[in-house]
Amino acid sequence: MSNDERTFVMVKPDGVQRGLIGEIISRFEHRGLKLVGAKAIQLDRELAEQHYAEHEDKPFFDDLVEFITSAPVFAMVWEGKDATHQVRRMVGETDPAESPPGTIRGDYGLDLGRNLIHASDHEDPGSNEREIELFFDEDELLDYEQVTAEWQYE
Ligand code: DGI
Repeated sequence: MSNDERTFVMVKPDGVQRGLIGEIISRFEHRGLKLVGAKAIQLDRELAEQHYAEHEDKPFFDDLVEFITSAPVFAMVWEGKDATHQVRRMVGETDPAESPPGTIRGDYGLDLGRNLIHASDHEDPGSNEREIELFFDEDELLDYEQVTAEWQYE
């Protein structure tokens, strides 16, 4: 398994408004993941609909798009061994009420429609790359050596 898998993560409007960007970044940093891209953005309807295209036919789609475009989000790309799967484990279940303590949604959320964070789905192969491409231009992503790498990977 390579140590340079990249995954897309986004702190949603509720996480930004509640001042949880730093807390969420800290968790991934402490885990040893490497930040290779980050930006605060306000999603427009077109990008939001593209991002959530798989849910187009769901009854909650309009509310979801409305919410995600209602205030700024913080988009990031994190890199590391098995990054997509490991980030999802740290995020927890879709519903914060079902997410165990210790996960981001389990520690900071209570309601399904305010679950704080999006992360690429490891059960949907290629979703990480698709989402990174949707939110970031190639020149917004960094390629650098993390000096701690030899202390994190054998
Ligand atoms: O990848 P996840 O964010 O864990 O979940 P997902 O891709 O299945 O759904 C995307 C978002 O849509 C999710 O974070 C919250 C919202 N959502 C999912 N299922 C429901 C929902 N919202 C409502 N109101 N009802 C749902 O059943």
